[in-house]
Amino acid sequence: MLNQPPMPALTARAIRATPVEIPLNFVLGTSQGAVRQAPLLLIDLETEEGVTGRTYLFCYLRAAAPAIVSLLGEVEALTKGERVVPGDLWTKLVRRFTLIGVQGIVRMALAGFDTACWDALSIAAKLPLARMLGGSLRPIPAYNSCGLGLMDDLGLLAAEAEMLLTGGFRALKLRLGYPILARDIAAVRAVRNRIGDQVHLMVDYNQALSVDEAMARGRALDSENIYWLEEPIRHDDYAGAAALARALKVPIQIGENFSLPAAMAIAIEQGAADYVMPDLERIGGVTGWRQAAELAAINRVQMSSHLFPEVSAHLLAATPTCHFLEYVDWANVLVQKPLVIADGQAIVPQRPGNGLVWNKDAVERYRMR
Ligand code: SMN
Ligand code: MG
Repeated sequence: MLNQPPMPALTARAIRATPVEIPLNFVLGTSQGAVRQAPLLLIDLETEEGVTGRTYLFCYLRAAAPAIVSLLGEVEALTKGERVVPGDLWTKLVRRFTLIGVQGIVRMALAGFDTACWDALSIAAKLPLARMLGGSLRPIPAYNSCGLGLMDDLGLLAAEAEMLLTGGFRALKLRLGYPILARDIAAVRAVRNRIGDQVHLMVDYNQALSVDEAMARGRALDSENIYWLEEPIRHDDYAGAAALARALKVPIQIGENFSLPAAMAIAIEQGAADYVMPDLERIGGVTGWRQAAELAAINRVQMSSHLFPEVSAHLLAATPTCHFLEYVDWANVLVQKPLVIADGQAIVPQRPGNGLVWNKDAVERYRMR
């Protein structure tokens, strides 16, 4: 384990959860439908000592927001007056939620609470979260994951790719899963021709393909200079993913759907991934991420992040096999100091905590009604 400073003494008092809906600057057109607005849930954990820990969740569906708020009410009742020791509180909460199952939005609520706990602790310790976790504040390689959705007009797609390189990005992610392979290849080439050979290009199918179809499209992508092939098939078909990883040259990337570190352990054991990219709210918050990072280190698998770039930058700084940060700009309008990208790398902020502080006017403006 990395060296970790002592935990300050904090006592949980209350959880405030504020649903907001942010219009996206770049539509995220996946093979499973377009994301045009992001329903986010802002979480503030208040402590008796006056320190507030913050984070946010991505609810995917607007309708999930009030349900997660309600679950966080239960989390508040169970943790009020307790010492903020995230691992212990996780264990206690898992016991309480075992019968319903620590899956889906229950797991998201727990992950949000855990992440806010870690923010509060690092603020109280006057350390950036990365340092609290034993990492250093080095810049983290980032790829721009805004936009580049499925589009009819490949000229517009190429123009968007070029725009997304501003800020010094040297890596982009393109969504694929058009009805036929030839169209996927045309999209790849349209983007590649515009960005040049030096820029890394990741592609993401969002689980659109059967194993046979993924094998055929993967073979075609093998000669297209693709950096990774993400979620080509159903996320939990590890045997299928392992067959693809064995047969294809392009590295297979999965992980945004790993449910808690146990799923990632099985995926790695089955050889289902060349690279992994857990998601903060599905892997189990900071507590789950740390276990995942240890698994990746032991197995020498390079680990990237999924969404939540503000918190993930800190987590990757404390991840021994740190690979790439997925950058999206969604929370920029909501925070006082957006995450800075310089020269294609995320700059982990030096201020205490994860660095998220809400812009009150923006929160009011985007509050879900
Ligand atoms: C994704 C992100 C957010 C919503 C839908 C899909 C995508 C990614 O799989 O990896 O960015
Ligand atoms: Mg993805």
